[in-house]
Amino acid sequence: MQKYEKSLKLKVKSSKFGKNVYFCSPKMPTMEEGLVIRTTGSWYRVLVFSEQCSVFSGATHPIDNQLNTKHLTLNTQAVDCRLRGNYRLRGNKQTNPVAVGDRVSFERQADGTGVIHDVADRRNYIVRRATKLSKQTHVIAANIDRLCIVATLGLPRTSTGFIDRLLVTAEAYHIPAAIVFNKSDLLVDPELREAQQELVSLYRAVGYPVLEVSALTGLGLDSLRDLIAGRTVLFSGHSGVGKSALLNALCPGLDLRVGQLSDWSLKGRHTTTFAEIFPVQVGSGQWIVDSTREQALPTAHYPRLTYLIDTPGIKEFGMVDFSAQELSHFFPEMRAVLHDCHFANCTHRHEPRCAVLAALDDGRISPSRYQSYLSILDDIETAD
Ligand SMILES: Nc1nc2c(ncn2[C@@H]2O[C@H](COP(=O)(O)OP(=O)(O)OP(=O)(O)O)[C@@H](O)[C@H]2O)c(=O)[nH]1
Ligand SMILES: [Mg+2]
Ligand SMILES: [Zn+2]
Repeated sequence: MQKYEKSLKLKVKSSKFGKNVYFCSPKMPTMEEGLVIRTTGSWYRVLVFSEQCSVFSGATHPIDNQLNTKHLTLNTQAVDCRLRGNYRLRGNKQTNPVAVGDRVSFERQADGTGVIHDVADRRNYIVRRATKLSKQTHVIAANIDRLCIVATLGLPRTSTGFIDRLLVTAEAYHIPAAIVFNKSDLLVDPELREAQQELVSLYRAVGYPVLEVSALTGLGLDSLRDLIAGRTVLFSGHSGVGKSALLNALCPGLDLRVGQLSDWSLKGRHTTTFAEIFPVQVGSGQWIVDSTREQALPTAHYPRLTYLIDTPGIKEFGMVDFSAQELSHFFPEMRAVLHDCHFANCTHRHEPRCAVLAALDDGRISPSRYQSYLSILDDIETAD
């Protein structure tokens, strides 16, 4: 643990002879490393790495290669940890200094619990405000390979504004995003079916992978597996869209709690109450809950573990730390044209010779995406 060694070396005392004497503490704790898979209140469940790894080595991208690289193996031991008392919060506005997906170092206590000493630099993370105007921010998860936005057209209805806010955040943090329309089995109404088709075309045209699936019938699940196998995948969306049901369908052994119809359709009650990571592995065509070390896995099909992150439903997605100037860069279809705007600081609202407005006019940019852009821009300006 580099940081720890550093502090040891710095332990310098003055002796009565006036010379500095270095000494090594005999009580150097043994640090272990692991992945935070669940956070509840002040407890963090940490899945232990069975081999030392380089997440704290200080390299530019210490965790670039994911957990599931050759040097890393996980064992199935999980340790419940607390955060060391004097741990300095990153920034002061984040409600949670440690999120699922964080790699941490911890010291085991006599009672079997652990104390987290340090959190490795994050490769990326998804952060939101509880509401558009709230000051406090919450990191949903860290070190993610893909964001799957789970959306439904009916019960509950996911708006394009909500989808676009999540997409923009993913763009800003360089997290590849996909949209998963769940409950496609319920689209008996031709109007709903058509509405979904329009959204599918719209987002595919922008460049995002879009899937139509059903956790109930299994429709589209193979495509979803192809999209996420071997990665750390965050599932996010409104309460009741079927995030937990989808994870259960992908990997039946998970047995996650899903909402009753009466729970969510009327009251919007949240069934999943905290984010949790589930490492799963691919057996012969079926995904199963991980119970062995990765090295023992068959490498024929998908050689890696897949980390599924189930999260509580969110009502609105309050975005964090965007400037009005950079916003259009996070809409790929705007990014493609905005260098042709006449004014370098064009807000794409009303300026003459605006390339974005021209693209909106001739259909290269969809009205709903442009509407989301304006709405987010308003939020940013209100917050300033
Ligand atoms: N018909 C149909 N129902 C589904 C499908 N997926 C989920 N459901 C139902 O939708 C309801 C909500 O599912 P959950 O998986 O609990 O939803 P969630 O997104 O995890 O909700 P939160 O945990 O509250 O965020 C349950 O009654 C599921 O049975 C689907 O593909 N088709
Ligand atoms: Mg759930
Ligand atoms: Zn413009």
